[in-house]
Amino acid sequence: MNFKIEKRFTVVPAVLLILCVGMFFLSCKPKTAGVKPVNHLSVLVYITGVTAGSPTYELLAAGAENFAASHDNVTVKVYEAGFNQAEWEEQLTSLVAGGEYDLVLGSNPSLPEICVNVGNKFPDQKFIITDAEYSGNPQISTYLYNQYEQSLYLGYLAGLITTSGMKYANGGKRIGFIAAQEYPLLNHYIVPGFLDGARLVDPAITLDFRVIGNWSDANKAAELAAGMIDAGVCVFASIAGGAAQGMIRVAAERGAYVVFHNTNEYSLAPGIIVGCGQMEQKKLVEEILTDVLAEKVQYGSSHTVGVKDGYLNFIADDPGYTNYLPADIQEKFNAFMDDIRAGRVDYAASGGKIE
Ligand code: RBF
Repeated sequence: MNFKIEKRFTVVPAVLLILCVGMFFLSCKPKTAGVKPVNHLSVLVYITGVTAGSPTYELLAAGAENFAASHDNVTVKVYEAGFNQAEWEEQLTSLVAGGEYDLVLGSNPSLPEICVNVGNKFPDQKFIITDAEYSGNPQISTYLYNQYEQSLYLGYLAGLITTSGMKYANGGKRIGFIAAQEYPLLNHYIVPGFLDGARLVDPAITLDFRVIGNWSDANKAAELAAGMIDAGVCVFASIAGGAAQGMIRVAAERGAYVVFHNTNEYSLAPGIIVGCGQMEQKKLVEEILTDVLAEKVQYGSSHTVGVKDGYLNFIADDPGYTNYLPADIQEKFNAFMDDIRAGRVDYAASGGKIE
């Protein structure tokens, strides 16, 4: 009995003490307002252009937003920087100046250099950039897609088509590539991969390569595509963001084929877009953010991902592919994809290896 009374007398002051300490800390809250709750992650998705129409950006934003939707402790802000590349560094600087974001997430080969400059001003800011390569900076981690590989298999398909008896194949063995702008990853890997792939089918195939000059002018892309068809092109590829729509329109009007990088676009022009690659950017982004939350990211490092580890692929189970390509082409192409996945295609000899 006595024992019980004594215990009650010791418990009450202890509870009062805890309440007082709690109130003291609560009263301090305004002073600690800048401190983030433990295990909270605030991400700025920095879109170097405009999201709509650019597969790599759409997948980046979707991956981050999906992740935030399934994690209460993660917030994501998507910011579209627009097409004026000269403004990107200044925009990013002012966005991170307040220290609001734990992480800047972007996807563009030109972003690491910009992040180095911005990071110099804000040494606590972290950056993770996909579709880019940079190592040795303790604030930056990058993930490069081996786009030579994707271009190689799309080029192989273009080669099979241009040498085939398909309706719009003209016997000229000429394939086309329309780029929005030139940059090292494009010039050294994406375009050479496309031609190398086609030449694995027939070494006599030639490439018509033309540049729009921006990522938005679909009319200019249409004009270029029309000129290329006049010059004998019957299969196109492009890296042109939203401007690619102009090329697809002309291919449909004039009768030519398109193979498409990075996303499933078959339904845009059935029978015209007959092959689509897949970049698993959404999956990669969700994996990256999982690692960030677990504090497993090694800043300063760069990674390369590709077909063998499942980050680049080809969509072969869509009616846009199965219904429109002759069975013998599908058979040859599927066998080639199996060879690529199994590492049986040795393309390093053609100079396309990303070191
Ligand atoms: N790709 C797009 O799809 N849309 C764009 O607006 C876009 N802008 C780019 C700007 C620069 C300066 C560079 C270097 C690349 C850009 N890319 C864009 C290409 C993109 O990051 C990627 O390389 C390709 O999508 C192929 O993976």
